[in-house]
Amino acid sequence: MTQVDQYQALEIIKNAQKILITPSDPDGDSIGSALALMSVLKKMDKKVTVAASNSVPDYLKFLPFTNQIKSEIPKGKDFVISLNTQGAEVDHLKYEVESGKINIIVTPKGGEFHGHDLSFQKSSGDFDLIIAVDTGDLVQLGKLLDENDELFKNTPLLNIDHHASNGKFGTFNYVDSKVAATTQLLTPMILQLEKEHGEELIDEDVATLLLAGIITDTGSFQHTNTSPEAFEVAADLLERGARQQEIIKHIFKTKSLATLKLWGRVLSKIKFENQLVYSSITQKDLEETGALSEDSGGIIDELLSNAPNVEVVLLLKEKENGFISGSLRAPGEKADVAEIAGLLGGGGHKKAAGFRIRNKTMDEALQLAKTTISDYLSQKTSQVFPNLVGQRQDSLPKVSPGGEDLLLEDFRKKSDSIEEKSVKFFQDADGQEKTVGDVLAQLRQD
Ligand SMILES: [Mn+2]
Repeated sequence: MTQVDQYQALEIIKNAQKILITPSDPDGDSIGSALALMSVLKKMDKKVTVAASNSVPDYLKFLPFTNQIKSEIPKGKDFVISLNTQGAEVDHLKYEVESGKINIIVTPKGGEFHGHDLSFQKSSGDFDLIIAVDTGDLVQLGKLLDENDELFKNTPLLNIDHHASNGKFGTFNYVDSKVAATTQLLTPMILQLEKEHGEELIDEDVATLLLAGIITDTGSFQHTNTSPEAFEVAADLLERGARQQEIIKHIFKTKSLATLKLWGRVLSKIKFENQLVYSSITQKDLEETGALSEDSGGIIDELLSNAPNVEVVLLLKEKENGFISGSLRAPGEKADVAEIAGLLGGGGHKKAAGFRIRNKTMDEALQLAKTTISDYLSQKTSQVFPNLVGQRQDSLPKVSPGGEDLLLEDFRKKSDSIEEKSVKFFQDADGQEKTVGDVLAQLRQD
């Protein structure tokens, strides 16, 4: 609803005493944001609770204070007895304590009360502010929201986030999609609080939590969302004693044995054919390595997409429900995998897309996908280059909800370099000497 700036957000926080902080999916940015804020506000003598539906994944348990995250929102202690007064008006009310019980005596003015006029409940939590951090959509809060809808309905909510798709679901929204991480938004806020408070608020633990968010969401400063501001904030946090090596080690360099075994299987099955790299994961692979489907997360981006001279990367996964899901990436310049996924009944973006195939064996699904991709690629190669350049400019992906934002933000920022590369491509094919400026001017005229 209301968009607020950093200072208004700070005012709202300063005025609250009993604060509930809810991180979304437990990743380094949401957990880092929630726990950094918790630690800082506790230093300011506020009562703070952090609660999340999902438990903290093992690889993030090195972060300070993760054991303080509650899996449920503590209910208020008050026991509320409600009497429906639609049928009779209350004249007066008294209570008597009698051998271990309390009798509440309600005398009506006229009419009478019945048993079915009575109901009981625990009071809905005792908070004067909820802060949702790194949450694009309230639905991400899962059962926490379902089980406490009264609390969420009746308590002001401050939404601090950086997802471009943020639904602005808060009473107040401090949302900035230009920053790389929610902790990048929080750091200057906390520095300002520190100035006003007069005592140190960012200690080594808080600095570590804040830096964990930036490192997670920038892929350790590799994604193009790594702006000069992100570096500046990170430098400040390092100066405050953030434990960068510890973060990198746990978030990027630690894989479970089961994950490594699964990666090994996928590597041993890799095939390379005509600018296409592919591999697959069957249910048997998961069973025999003890890995979970989630453990296959980084495979396509960290492993397969690094192969040189590849236009399309394909990973097929056999799902429990009999589906075969396919993930596609386009590490090169030529292919638009959203188009390929479209031919297979799926969709997505130019650089990353997916599809699902039903009622086929892995071999059949692979045959279908391979034929579709090689037909697509041979067609693409025969096209005229200027068209390609034009398409590339028009088909920048739109923002979609959820975790893909990062990729898209990334990609939008890459569009300039893509344009440049396309122009160079075009120029080479043309065989004429032109400057990039000439070609750009010409393209813009068309
Ligand atoms: Mn984030």
